[in-house]
Amino acid sequence: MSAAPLSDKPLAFSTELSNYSREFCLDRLRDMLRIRRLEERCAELYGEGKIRGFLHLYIGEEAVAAGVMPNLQPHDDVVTTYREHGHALLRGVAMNAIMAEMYGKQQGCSRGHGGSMHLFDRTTRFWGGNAIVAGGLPLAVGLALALESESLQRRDAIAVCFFGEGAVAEGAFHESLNLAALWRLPVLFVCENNLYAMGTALSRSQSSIDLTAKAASYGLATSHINGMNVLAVHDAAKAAVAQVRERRMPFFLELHTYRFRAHSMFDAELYRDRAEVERWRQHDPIHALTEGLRAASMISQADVQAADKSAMAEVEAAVQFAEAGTWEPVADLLRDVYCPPDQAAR
Ligand SMILES: Cc1ncc(C[n+]2csc(CCOP(=O)(O)OP(=O)(O)O)c2C)c(N)n1
Ligand SMILES: [Mg+2]
Repeated sequence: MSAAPLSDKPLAFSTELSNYSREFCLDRLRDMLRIRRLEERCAELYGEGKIRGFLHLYIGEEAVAAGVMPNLQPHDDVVTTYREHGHALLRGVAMNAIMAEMYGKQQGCSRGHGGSMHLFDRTTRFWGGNAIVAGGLPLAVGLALALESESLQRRDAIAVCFFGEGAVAEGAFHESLNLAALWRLPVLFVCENNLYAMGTALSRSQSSIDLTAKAASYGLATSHINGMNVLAVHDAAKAAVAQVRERRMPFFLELHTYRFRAHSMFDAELYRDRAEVERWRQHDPIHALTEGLRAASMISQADVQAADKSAMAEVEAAVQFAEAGTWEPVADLLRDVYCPPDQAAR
C-alpha cells in the first residue's frame, strides 16, 4: 500500500460497496452511531455539571475506531489516548460502565477513579486511555514484548496502539517505533491524524509532515488512508493486522481524519476557521456511509432510523445506570494512591 501525500482537505469517499454485505455495512453504521450518540449526550451532561473534569470528544473521527476494531481478536491488547470513549465502546466495554465512569461512580469501568481520560477494562484487554501524549506507545511495545516472551497461549496476539499525530513530536514515539522494529514486535501503531495537536497544526511543529516516511525510516511497513471512510479504514486495518499477526513485525497505519468539536471542553478554537470545519463536515463518516449505502439501495431510511433509535436508547439506559450508581466512600479515596513511605511520614 502506498502512502498518499497529506493534504489539508478530506479525501473522497470512493469505495466499491458491492464488496461488502448489507449486514456488515449496517454494523459499521451502528458502531459509529453508538459512539456519536454517546458523546453528544456526554457533552450535554458536561454542560449540566454531571460529568466533570476533562472531556475530549471523538466526534468526526468515529470511522477510525469503527474500521479498525472489528479486525481485532479478544486476546489482542489495546491501548489508546484520552480521546478513547469510542475505542472502549467498540472494544466491548459496556456503555453502562463507560457512562458510570464519566460520572465518577463506583460502577464505572475504572471504579470511578479514572473518568473520561482513563477508561480501563481488563476483561477486554483494554489497557486504558492515557492522558500523556505518546504515553501509550511504550506501553504497547511492552505489551508486545510480553506477548513474544509469553507462553504459547497468545502466540498470534498483537498489541494495537491508537494515538494522535501530536505524539510524533515526542521522543517516546521514536523510541517505541525503533524498538518495535529492532526487536520485531507485533504492534500495530494507529496514528489518528486529525491535523491538530490542541491548537497546533502539524505543519507548525514538524519540518516534515510525511509521517509514514518517519515510520518507514525505522523499518516499519506503512500505509496512509482516508480516515473518514469506515470501509477504507476497515480494509487497510485488516491488511495491516494480518501482516502484524503473521510476520510478528510492527506496522504504522496513518488515518487522515478530523475532529468536528473543540479539542476538549475548554477550547476557543482560534487556530482554525469555521470554513475549514464546515468543509470537513461535508465528509462526516456517518453521513458518507449512510448516503453511499442508500445510493446503492443497500439500506433504507427505516434501517438508519432503527439504528439511531437503538443507539439513543442504549445511551439513555446508560445515563439511568450512571445516575443510579454510588459514589465511593470518602474513607476509600486514598486506597489506590501510592505514596513512598518516607513521604507518608511527613
Ligand atoms: C507529554 C504531554 N505533553 C503535553 C500534553 C498536553 N496535551 C494534551 S492533549 C495535547 C495534544 C495532542 O494532540 P494529538 O496527539 O494530535 O491528539 P488529539 O488531541 O488531536 O487527538 C497536548 C499537547 C500532554 N497531555 N502530555
Ligand atoms: Mg491530533
